[in-house]
Amino acid sequence: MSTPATPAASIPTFEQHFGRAPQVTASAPGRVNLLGEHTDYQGGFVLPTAIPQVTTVALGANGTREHRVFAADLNEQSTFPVGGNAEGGFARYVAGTLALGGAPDGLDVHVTSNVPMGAGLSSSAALEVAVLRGLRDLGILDASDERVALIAQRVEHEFVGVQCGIMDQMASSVANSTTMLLLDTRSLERHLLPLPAASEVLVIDSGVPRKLAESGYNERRAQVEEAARLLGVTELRDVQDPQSVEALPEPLRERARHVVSENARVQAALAEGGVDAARFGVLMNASHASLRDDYAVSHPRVDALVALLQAHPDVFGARMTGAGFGGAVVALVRAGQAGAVAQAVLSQYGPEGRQVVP
Ligand code: NG1
Ligand code: MG
Repeated sequence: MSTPATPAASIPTFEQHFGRAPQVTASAPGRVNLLGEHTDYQGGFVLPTAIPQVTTVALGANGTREHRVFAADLNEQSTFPVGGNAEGGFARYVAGTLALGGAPDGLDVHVTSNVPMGAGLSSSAALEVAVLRGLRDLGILDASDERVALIAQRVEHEFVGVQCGIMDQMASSVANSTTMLLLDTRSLERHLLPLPAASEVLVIDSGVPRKLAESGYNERRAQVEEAARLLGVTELRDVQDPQSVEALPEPLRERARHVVSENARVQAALAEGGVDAARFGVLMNASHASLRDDYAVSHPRVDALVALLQAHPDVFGARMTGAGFGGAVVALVRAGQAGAVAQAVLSQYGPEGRQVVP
């Protein structure tokens, strides 16, 4: 089972690094998306759940016009002016969050996280939401959980340069790990639903770094916006006849086909009342094939890991999760079998794989 790579004692605390106690601490979880991938920027329905791993921040005013952000796990500090951006890397997320969260004066920020980075598990949303919760606890920000998510999304758009949807930030802000969040990414209407009966969620990191994730993401987004324009709809969620996408030129046809079929898969998963694990698993498998073949955002190693999972008798279904181009895979497995499934699959996959959840 997963144990922290570094004992907590070796990571400097806020007190040790900044020489005084913080004013507040706050946390937010990462998320894994079960179904509804690459639809949250086309008004689609998504089904993420929070993972147990969290990002924790400690904050305290420093009496200057600069923010100082200390990434304790990396032992790295970044300093930047109040309201400004930071020089690349992880500090941009904090800089953007402090700026859009309205921090008026310099803050010292201490960050620790056990959300795997760059695995499609929303380490960035967890960081943004944790900092916004900290600003809320300091009395600097007065915002609902929904507005916290919307501010966090603006950080990605305006400070990081990823034109992402709202799934990750909403999941980090309102989901929990014992239910799945059904989110309408257009209206933000949401319901916490029970996970499929007699099953559990297994997440394995493929160990493939998500190299093309940012550029590939913005390119896909532009392609499906163009597809929606050609089809005369505001967003692909509004496509009434799935056959209409077949008239589009390639690759817009394949990209739109994924978004439209993926949205239908979420609705199929929830049809007929209760959420059945076997039916949910079949839809997860179909989602993976669609992301691999039509959306072209998978990776050969991720495909290999998904195939090993899908072949295991205690697995209902498995797919890549998050933006893709590497990163984690999610499987729905028979209750109580996640550890055994992970062990069997990882021994065939190779040493770079790692069980992340449970
Ligand atoms: P990940 O893979 O967690 O970065 C990205 C987007 C989401 C969503 C998924 C694909 C960011 C911050 N988030 O998630 O909004 O579009 O891809 O479903 O880029
Ligand atoms: Mg991210």
